[in-house]
Amino acid sequence: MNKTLVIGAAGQIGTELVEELRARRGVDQVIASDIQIKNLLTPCYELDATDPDKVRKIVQKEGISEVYNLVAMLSAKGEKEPQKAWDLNMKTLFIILDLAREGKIKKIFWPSSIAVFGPSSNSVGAPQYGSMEPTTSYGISKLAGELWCQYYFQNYGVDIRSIRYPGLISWRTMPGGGTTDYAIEIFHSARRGKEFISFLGPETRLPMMYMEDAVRAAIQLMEADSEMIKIRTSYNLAAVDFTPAELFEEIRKFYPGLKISYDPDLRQNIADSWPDSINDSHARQDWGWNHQFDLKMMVKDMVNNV
Ligand code: AKB
Repeated sequence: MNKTLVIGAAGQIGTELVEELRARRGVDQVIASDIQIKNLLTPCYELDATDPDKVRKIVQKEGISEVYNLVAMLSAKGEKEPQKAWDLNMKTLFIILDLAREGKIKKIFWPSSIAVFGPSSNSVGAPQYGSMEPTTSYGISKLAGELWCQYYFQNYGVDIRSIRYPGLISWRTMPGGGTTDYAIEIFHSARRGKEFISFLGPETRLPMMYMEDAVRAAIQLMEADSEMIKIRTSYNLAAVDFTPAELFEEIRKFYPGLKISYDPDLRQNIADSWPDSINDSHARQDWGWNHQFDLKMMVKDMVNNV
């Protein structure tokens, strides 16, 4: 009765998280679920995470004690359908929070994002506590979600743990609908020998992280003793920050013929509203977070695997 359920397991984080959790705990202990199961390995379920009865049934049938709830509509896609992004992001969070409130599950991981910051936040080293006025539907849903997480912890004792992820770089699964996606697409252009057209301008600096670090952080936070978790909204988490021009120069060391041009679109406004870098000293102090991948290591690993 101590299994883990990953909801959104076919997505960018879920794919690698399920693999790592299964390697640590055993395949049968980690149940994968997503709206479509074609890319999932068993044990897995097709699950519409907005349907409370279906989520509840799996939790009960499988004896789930902890849930990683990764379902979200990201920033750029969310701006095309803001109400839908809000509905999806909040509904799927409340279903899990309420199951925990009823004592059906013991622990929840729910990712937040640097999208909770906005133009009034500090651009360099945005602090854990400070001005947060997100401008996207995604960011608003993440900030509201963080506060609901804290509310459920304070009022109902729900053990919820969360990280404000920067842009995540990975090669196994493509992201979908994010503002930081350019930093993955450029590797695929390089491999195909195609000029890369960046939808963000050359000097747009954003906080980023390699997926191996992101997965390790989630598991480390979930395994930390409860007393170590001092923040029940969501922890700032940082690794590297770079601009499209800097990433291009690093990739060009492996693909000298790679060409880039810049054609910023609406995603530029979103990126401009986010900080260049964030301060994650609370995560480092409270539960010992330390990133391993810098820009050079990340680019080398991506080039070897894409
Ligand atoms: C996005 O670009 O929307 C995401 C994020 C930073 O949360 N990658």
